Amino acid sequence: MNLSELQSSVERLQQKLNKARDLLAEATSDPTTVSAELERTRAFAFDASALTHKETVSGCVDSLERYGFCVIDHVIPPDVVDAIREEVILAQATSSRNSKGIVDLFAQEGVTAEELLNGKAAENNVELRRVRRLGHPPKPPNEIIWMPQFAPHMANPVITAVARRVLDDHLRISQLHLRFIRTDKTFIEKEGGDQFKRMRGVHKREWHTDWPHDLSAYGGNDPKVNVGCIRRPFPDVPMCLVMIFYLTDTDKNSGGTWIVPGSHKDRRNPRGPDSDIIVSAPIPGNMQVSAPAGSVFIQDSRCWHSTARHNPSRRARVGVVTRWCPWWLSVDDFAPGENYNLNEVCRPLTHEEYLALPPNLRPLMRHLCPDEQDTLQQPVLDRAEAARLRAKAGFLKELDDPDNLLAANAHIRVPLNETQL
Ligand SMILES: O=C(O)CCC(=O)C(=O)O
Ligand SMILES: [Fe+2]
Repeated sequence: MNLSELQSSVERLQQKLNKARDLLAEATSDPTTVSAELERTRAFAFDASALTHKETVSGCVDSLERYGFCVIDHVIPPDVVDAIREEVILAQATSSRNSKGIVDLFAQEGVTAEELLNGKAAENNVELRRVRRLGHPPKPPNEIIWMPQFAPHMANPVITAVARRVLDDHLRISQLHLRFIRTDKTFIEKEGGDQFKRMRGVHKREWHTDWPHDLSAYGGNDPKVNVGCIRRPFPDVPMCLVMIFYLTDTDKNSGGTWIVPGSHKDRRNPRGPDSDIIVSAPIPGNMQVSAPAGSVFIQDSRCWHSTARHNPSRRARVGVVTRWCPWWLSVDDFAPGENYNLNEVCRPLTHEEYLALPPNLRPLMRHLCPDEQDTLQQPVLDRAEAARLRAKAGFLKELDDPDNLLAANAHIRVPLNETQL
């Protein structure tokens, strides 16, 4: 080949390369293709039983930053998951019965919360607990008390390490509740075919972001029920990790959570009055999470997601939903409820119940027990101590080396853009 032939060959190949690059860019910018690929490869999932602790934690942290969610497979070992699922199913029945009992007791004329707490609830086989905040009405107990086999898995070291990396060193579990997705068959049997057509279907969604980024804040304009929501545009700071422990195999045919990858960084919101999004319709690029029973789906509360409104499998999707926050987030300060307080925010524990928790879970739930002082935990204290000593050293310099004080910070430059001036 002579020189000019080589030259034109390079140009031809260059054109071909450019075309391929364009096609690749088009394919990867189409959210539908990207999500389909993500759904297929499960690049968001990390197997706790196969990877090292470090690999799982860093994989999860990256995935949470990039996609807004991740999954840790096999947190609960396969040989115990069936027993734990049965325990959770029983706990759900107990909890519903108890909530109904609370409503019935409060419906009695003249009854007061104090009377109920001082024995009347117990006499009626109803569990009711004092909350930490003085003057706020009592609540049902935290559902963890009915799940002693599940409890040790909640504070699995991989999970707590991910949460500490993303949120802060001192964590609090601010909510725990059980969430079942009935099968389509059960739904039809209970509610009828017409209701099924209205309420359920593979194309139906209920998009939202979660507390403290839940725009309608549980209660809309009702001050008794509104639990608060961060003002938009949301700061780019993860403030809550929602962790759903799937206790049944979960995929697109069995109640996998719907998600829009990357939406945690989007300024719009499915419930935003200015966002032009219909909460009940599919969104391009939406996908369903899949995971084997015993896995944990972890999601930044800012991520747009929806519970599945269809479950064609023959089995209910059984899940335990938990919400994890850093120590600095104000939990349970609002929403006193009406007479009784049935929301799931910070459901309390008695001292005995708190002390019966597995030791690794206690620090995460200590704030739920009014008899415990929820002081800051060691890593937060350690960094404060380091700051205190550093400041002290600065004041000692003032005394010990006054001649060099004037220039001691000369190397510090705080950049200021033109636009900031
Ligand atoms: O159950 C699910 O898959 C999602 C639940 C959910 O969105 C929630 O509890 O906030
Ligand atoms: Fe949610």
